[in-house]
Amino acid sequence: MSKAHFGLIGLGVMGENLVLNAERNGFSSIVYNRTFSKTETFLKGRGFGKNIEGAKTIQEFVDKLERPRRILMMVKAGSATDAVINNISEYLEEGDLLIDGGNSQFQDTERRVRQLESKSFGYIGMGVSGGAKGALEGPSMMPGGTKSSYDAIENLLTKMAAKVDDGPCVSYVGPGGSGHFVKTVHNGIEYGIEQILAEAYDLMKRISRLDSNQMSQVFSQWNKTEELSSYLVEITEICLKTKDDFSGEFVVENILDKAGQKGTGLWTVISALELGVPVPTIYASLNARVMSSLKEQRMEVEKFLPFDVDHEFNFGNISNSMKPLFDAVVLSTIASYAQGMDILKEASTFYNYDLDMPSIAQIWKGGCIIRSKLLKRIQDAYEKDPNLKNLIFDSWFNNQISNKLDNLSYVVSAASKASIPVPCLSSTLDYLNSYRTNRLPQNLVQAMRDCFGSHTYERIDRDGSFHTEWLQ
Ligand code: NBP
Repeated sequence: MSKAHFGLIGLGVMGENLVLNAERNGFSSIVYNRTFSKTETFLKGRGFGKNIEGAKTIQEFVDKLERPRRILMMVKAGSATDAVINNISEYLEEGDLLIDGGNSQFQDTERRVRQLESKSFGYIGMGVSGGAKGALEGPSMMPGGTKSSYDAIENLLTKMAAKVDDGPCVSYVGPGGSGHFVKTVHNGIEYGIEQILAEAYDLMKRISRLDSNQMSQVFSQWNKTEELSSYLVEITEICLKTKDDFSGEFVVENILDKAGQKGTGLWTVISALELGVPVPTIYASLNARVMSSLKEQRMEVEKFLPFDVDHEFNFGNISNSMKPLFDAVVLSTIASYAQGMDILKEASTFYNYDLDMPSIAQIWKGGCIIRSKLLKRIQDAYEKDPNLKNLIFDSWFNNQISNKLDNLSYVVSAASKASIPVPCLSSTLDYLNSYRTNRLPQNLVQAMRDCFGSHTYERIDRDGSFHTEWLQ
């Protein structure tokens, strides 16, 4: 084989599928993996008969690539990525380009871009979403770094990416760590929506007493609507109706209720709070996962603080697609996206990323975990008004809120009466109620801060900064 077009380091789930995707799109490839036996297994298995070769050492890998080299790293984020960069750096030559497709922290990417570009190598930090299937068939990709580096791989990425009616789900995101920042926020939104759907399931099961088939039918109906048609609703339907090989029962009912996490939800919330962006729905989803991990304590406390969910509430029925619950889920999903988009808008200014909001919505419309019909509405809203302060100000979204808010309130108060936790639904209700009032009680908070710490306050009736001697 003459020198290959494309190199991949890291034959994990994602790497394996991405290199098959690149090869299918006409890019001959070289693969390298720290543990060589994995490379051999891949070449004898899924890579067999393809225009893909293996390399046993980094030196061999680099030698087999045409110049300038285009190398995608798909390894564990953090020290593993630094280790790969350190190993390969001494073999790279001017103009060669490294792409980190892992879930790296955006500050790490900022550092690596500076470090690698100072040596005249290109460096792209690229968020990739879509899981194994997306990686093979067409993922959503969020590449950030210098524009000239992106230009060198635009053709490759455009061919590999998911496609929707109006184009590919990849485009240049911005400088530095912006690609990984956008991927982090994508995952934060994903946390939110997953928790919202889990809360809807809990209410359907414990209050409306639907069985698994009926619940999956409701999710299937929701997936046919403009507001909720999405990948996550689609897989919720599948998860609910899948039976267990061990017991013959529905698998979901046999899964331990402790949710894992790898950090991107936490990074989203930290970034949001650092930037001063309220993200209560996303934050609630992160807390819910942490709370779920306290399984042993929860089992103990239930014994001395028992509750009774036996209440009659009308969340609708299958023939009206559980309308009140549907409305609550729609508004909470909108809130998740709205909070995520607000983080991006703020980061765009603060970190000089100059993010194009409609392009980000376009990238997320296909291939990724949060793909949904709603993203077209989000894209339209930012195209209409690039300075949109929040989705709530767009007419389509504020119509949704006025039409569905009563049902969200009803569902949250019913859940609370039945002692069923709905952290994302209730945080969304508070978010919307806080957003739509011009008078919050933080006047009293300001008074207390001034009382104990002379922090001063502003007034509603005159300009300036004021202090009161409260304790005289
Ligand atoms: P993993 O995150 O499990 O990473 C496995 C790869 O990292 C293997 O090739 C492994 O080599 C390599 N590796 C490790 Br671990 N430590 C290394 C080191 N010190 N030096 C060199 N290589 C090292 O695989 P994945 O699930 O395919 O994910 C790859 C990246 O993509 C991650 O950053 C992940 O967060 C991100 N991501 C994953 C998904 C998903 O759905 N899984 C989606 C989107 C993004 P070995 O075989 O020798 O151990």
